[in-house]
Amino acid sequence: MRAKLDYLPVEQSFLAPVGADAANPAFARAVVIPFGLEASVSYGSGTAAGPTAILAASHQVEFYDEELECEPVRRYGIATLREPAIARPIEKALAQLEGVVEAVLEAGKFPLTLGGEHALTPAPVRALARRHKDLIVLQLDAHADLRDGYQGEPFSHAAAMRRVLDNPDVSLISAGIRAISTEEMAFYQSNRHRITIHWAKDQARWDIAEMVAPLRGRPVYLTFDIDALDASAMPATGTPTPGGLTYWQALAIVRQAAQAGNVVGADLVELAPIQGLHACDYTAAAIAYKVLSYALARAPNERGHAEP
Ligand SMILES: [Mn+2]
Repeated sequence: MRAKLDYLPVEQSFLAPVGADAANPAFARAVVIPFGLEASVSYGSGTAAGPTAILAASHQVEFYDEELECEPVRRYGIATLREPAIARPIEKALAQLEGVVEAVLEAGKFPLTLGGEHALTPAPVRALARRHKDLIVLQLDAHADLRDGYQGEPFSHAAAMRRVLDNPDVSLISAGIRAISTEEMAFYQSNRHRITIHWAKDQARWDIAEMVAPLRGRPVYLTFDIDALDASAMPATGTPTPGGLTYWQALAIVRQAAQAGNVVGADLVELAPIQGLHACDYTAAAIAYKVLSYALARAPNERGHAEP
């Protein structure tokens, strides 16, 4: 089921690069898909408002990226879809999102879904796994999300990666994990050939080059659960968890992953905006822009010049 792509006008789009061609769907290589799924939240709520908050905050983000030494959005372009009315129950919402992602891929563009709950991730992964046999999912998250369902819902956010692994050829690399159940540990132990976890407790000893080595030359789907960040940096999420990543630490993983592998799609999920806490919305918007730029604009090389 392929959807028709309904784009927002430039002034409402991600970053709102008014006066440039950068948000023109004919030019843009990236498509932002707002999808505020909120159906299985188990603790704090509010993810339905995530995409709207990220789009609004993105209008405060500088186009210029001091790390990439350019205005990346002008190189690759970002068009933004209008958020659809989200179907219920979750399985129908997933079919709906899969249709949208399918249409974005069909148009030859890069899909970045803004959640919404982590429960949405199996939809874009299904669409990409059909195209890429050896897809690796890179998950930044506090929670393993490997339960085989939660509170009676097989498609719960707490089961997101378990449902991703229903695709038999997909494997998973997770970083930042610091909340996992006994049931999930057992599943992890019996699926070590498909799952690698880099625990948050070990972060002082992480070697990111080693972490991303299995991605070399492979198609990669990045799923960035905003609660991978430490709860002090990101309280605006359903299940904030201490002991997490810093902003730059998380971005270093994404940057090196994009250099090693070929990032073919991504999502940023679980922002649950808190009134007055603009920093969290802005952090999510800044991360979304970084993810696109690492995936679609080349970093400066050793000589300090950006490659085309
Ligand atoms: Mn998650």
